[in-house]
Amino acid sequence: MILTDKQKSNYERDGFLIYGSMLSEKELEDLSQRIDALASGEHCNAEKAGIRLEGAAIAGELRDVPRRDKVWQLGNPHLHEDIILKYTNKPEILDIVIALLGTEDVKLFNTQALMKPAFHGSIVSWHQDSAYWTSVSPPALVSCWTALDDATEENGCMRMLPGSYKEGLWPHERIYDKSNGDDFLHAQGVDVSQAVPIVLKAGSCSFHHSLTVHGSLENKTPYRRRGLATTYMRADSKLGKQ
Ligand SMILES: O=C(O)CCC(=O)C(=O)O
Repeated sequence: MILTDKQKSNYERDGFLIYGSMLSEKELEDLSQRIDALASGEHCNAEKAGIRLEGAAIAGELRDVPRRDKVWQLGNPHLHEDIILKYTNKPEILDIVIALLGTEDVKLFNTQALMKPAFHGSIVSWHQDSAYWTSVSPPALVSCWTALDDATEENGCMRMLPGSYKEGLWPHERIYDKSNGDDFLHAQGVDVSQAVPIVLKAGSCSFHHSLTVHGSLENKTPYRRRGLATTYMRADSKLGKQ
């Protein structure tokens, strides 16, 4: 599965590409089930997984909500579940990543599952991934974001600013989130009227450049919006303090 010239030129113009179907129903079910097991605590490696809770859960506002639906993010779930690790090596994804990075010599950088639970899934602030990953040079990684549920405008699909990756690293404000004690970054000067919603069916995926400004709104609907992001870099990327 290699990109068409049109898909490649759209990615070069926008810094993202809404690709389409990537998973069979069975693969989607298996992946979703394992991610849920890590979030709910039923997975044998659940206690090792890097879990960040929804701010409202930390503030004690979600007392009657099951653990699974209190989780905001699972960091690097591929380290704890082989089905996720296998997915990061899916040949169809790697072919596209190789085409977008312009080299066959690529490496996995990280993975994350964004759970965006029904009713209280919170926002992901406008940011460039490379603003978080300043230790990686060049700042030109590619993420594949796979929808585990339908991602709609209503339930907080990602939104991207076309062409924003061409402007290098944008200024970001570092904001302390008192609900969970974490810092997050917020890109400055975003014209939200230019944002494109990345609407995806469950089992479909999009690709984005690590300098593309993006974010997502909250989920107040009764429908979950889980996504799995797998991120790749050129194998000759430099890692370390810049
Ligand atoms: O899932 C989301 O809403 C945001 C994910 C994201 O920022 C990313 O994959 O880079």
